Amino acid sequence: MMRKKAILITGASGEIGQALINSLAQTSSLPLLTLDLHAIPPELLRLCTHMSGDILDHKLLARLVTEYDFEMIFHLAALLSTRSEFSPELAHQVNVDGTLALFQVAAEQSQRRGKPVSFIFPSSIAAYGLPTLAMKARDRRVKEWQWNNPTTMYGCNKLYCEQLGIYYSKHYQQLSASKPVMLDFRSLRFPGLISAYTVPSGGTTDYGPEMLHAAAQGRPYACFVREDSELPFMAMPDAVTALLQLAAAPAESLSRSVYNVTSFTLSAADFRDQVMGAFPEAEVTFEPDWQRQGIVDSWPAELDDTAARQDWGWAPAYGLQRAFDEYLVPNIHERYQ
Ligand code: VAH
Repeated sequence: MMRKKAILITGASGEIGQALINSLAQTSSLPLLTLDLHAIPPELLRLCTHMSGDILDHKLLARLVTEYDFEMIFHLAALLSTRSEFSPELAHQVNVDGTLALFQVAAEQSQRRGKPVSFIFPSSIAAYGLPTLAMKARDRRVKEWQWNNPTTMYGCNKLYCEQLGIYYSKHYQQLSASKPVMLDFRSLRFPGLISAYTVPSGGTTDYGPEMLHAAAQGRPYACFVREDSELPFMAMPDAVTALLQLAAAPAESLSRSVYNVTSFTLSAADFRDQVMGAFPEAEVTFEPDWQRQGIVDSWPAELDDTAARQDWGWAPAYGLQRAFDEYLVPNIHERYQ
């Protein structure tokens, strides 16, 4: 029986996944196969074939390989940084063992079809670790190869899976007699992502989107970081654009496998000011959780995304003010009205 060509999206019920399904369904000639432990919103069901399942279920992956010929895999399934600190072993199983299982699937399919499976992997600013606020201020805008010393299980997982992806795309079976066709691994280190339609769970950058969505619902919000905490952020539409642009870039244009992408940097106080501008009645207080604050202080204030701009034309469409004025606030108003 011929295998069905498809694009696989794992973690499809997550924030990036839902945004990606909407966008990819409009542009892809291939059907979308989505996999997540959770159901996806009903309105997305007509855009994909959804399977509720676990990427750790080897029998499930083995069955998928007999039914589908994956042209591309967007592997989004992960436990985010804060949740991973509470369940580090589970985080390692999902974020590393789950990713390794998918690399094997993509490696075997690439060899069998004689053509690389594209493997697109969202990494994170969590892959960085600056030891002090003074160092964060000194090395404000980090390049991909700087400060790769993560202090969270999630950050360790992401950095290791980047290296695994490079292994599977450049060195896999390097001692075998015949050089196999290898998968084509490409990864983005994302800043904090903000969606108008979904609220994150288990992340450390969640204070931004949580503050905004709480204000829109008239709920008071106690921000768990200091007012002066600075991190890079990006509107979700730009995150999807970056994934699709990197996926479509000609291999010969890529000087690296892992790229920084970012849009704007703001402090938690800046975030509060933007929220108050849109929702003047909002009640925002600051009650730092010093453990989570330590994670935020270890992440860079800015990302140097020069390589992405030069290699595949990356440029965010939503800077800070446009993200709030044209994407976040109008859509969030509509969502909670
Ligand atoms: C997290 N939002 O907070 C995710 C992200 C930039 C960090 O990967 O864990």
